[in-house]
Amino acid sequence: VLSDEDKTRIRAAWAPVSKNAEVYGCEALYRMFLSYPTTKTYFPHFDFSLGSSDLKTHGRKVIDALTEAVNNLDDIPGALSRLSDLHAHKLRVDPVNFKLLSHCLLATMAVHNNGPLKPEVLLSVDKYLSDIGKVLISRYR
Ligand code: ZNH
Repeated sequence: VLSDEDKTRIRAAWAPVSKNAEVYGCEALYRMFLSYPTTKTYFPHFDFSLGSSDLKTHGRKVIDALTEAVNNLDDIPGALSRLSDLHAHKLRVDPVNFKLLSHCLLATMAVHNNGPLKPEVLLSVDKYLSDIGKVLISRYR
């Protein structure tokens, strides 16, 4: 459960990300595909090079969805309902992969931050991203 303090930290930390969705999304995906090559199997049609239109377009979609959830921290399952269906019924992404993408997103945020991310900010955003993963796999059976 996200505390009020978590929510405040998440909203603040997410502001630069939502404003630069394509940059953060593209880089997080690039890091994921590079560090965890098995994740590429879900995207057989993609050009994986840094800055490709595939990474930019998909990166923006992922960040925009996360922004929608940040704007609805009191009802993340509701905000991501359509995506939960999509990931559970159509995409069937192995749940371990959500942790990998979350990690790459945190790394991307850290790189673009002015100095190291404060530990309490890292913890709150990590909690948020792990909630997202739980919501997106909640309709698996
Ligand atoms: Zn996912 C898709 C989000 C994770 C895989 N995705 C998608 C989309 C979105 C998302 C928004 C779009 C949809 C439409 O179009 O309608 N994801 C997301 C998020 C997350 C995720 C938010 C977390 C954070 N995914 C993921 C992972 C994976 C995936 C981890 C693996 C690895 N997705 C996917 C795929 C797809 C998607 C495969 C499809 C793509 C194309 O285009 O084809």
